[in-house]
Amino acid sequence: MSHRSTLAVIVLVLTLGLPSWCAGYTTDRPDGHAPIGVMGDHVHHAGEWMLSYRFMFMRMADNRDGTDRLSTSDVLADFPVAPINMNMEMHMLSAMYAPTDRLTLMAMLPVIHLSMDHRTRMGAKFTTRSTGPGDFRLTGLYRIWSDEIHSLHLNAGLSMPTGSVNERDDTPAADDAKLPYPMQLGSGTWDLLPGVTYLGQLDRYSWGFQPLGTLRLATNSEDYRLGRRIDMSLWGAYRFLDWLSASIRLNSQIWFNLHGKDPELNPAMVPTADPDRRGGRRLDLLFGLNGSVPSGMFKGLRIAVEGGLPVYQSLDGPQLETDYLVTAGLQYAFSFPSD
Ligand SMILES: [Cu+2]
Repeated sequence: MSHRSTLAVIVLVLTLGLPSWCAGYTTDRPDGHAPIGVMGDHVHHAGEWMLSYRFMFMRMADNRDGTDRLSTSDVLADFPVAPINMNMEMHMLSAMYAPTDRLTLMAMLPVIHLSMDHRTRMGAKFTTRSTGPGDFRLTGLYRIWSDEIHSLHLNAGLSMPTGSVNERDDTPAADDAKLPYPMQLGSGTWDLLPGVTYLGQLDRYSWGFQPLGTLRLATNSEDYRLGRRIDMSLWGAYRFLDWLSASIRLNSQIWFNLHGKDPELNPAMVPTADPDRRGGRRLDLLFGLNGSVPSGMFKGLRIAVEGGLPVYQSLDGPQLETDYLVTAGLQYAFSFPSD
């Protein structure tokens, strides 16, 4: 058989096989992607690219120890400086590419802006800020199983220490002082991000479950290592229009205290500088909307938003508690025409 007829047979077999393949689990519907706050939730078809931009905002205010709220004067009874609130803004750029139907590669770069307000025992108020790139992440998403309704893939991520762990700003105590742990932009270490994602869908409903871990591989240049993290998301979505779906999600997070300590930080000064007051656990309830352009020139374009608040949080405090968080994003999937 010539090359040409071999090729014709392969094309014929693939074409006949295609309808059953296409009837399987599909990302080609608004809830074919998880709520926008979930990362690495879907895989792509071979040759497909996706670019995305997310904006995330998290507001933290007031201190908590365990599940009890503390007043600022409670904190100031034990520390000369108390954090009052913190805003985290993050611009997350990401690109996905699928070399095969089983494997999708994903790269993510966050750009972070943090600001924290404080009060001192003397009654003064001051704000510290840090801005810059966070840790660059590369993740391989490997589909191990899918059928008409279900899909399962592994998440194998690596986080690189591109975010600064030497952010400084002026405080009443010193000019250009080293900022405490939560004001740093990265972990300072290479981290492994293992996980698994299960997805299911019926005509109008879909759901998913994704546990993810963060394991730090070493001690960073400032003599500490951030604690491990365990994140778990469980969500359901209802597609009420061809191009629009609504979602509800529970996200549980557990994060541990630091190992080691930055010698430039004094844990007796402010609770954010104490490596043993960093751990905690939280359960967030989030609501979202996913929209996707079903056809025409902008097919492949998606817009989504998700927001929510903790329904439970217990912190090794005093530590600032989370009030609410919002994520909005744009995603665009495309493939280059093959020749
Ligand atoms: Cu994608």
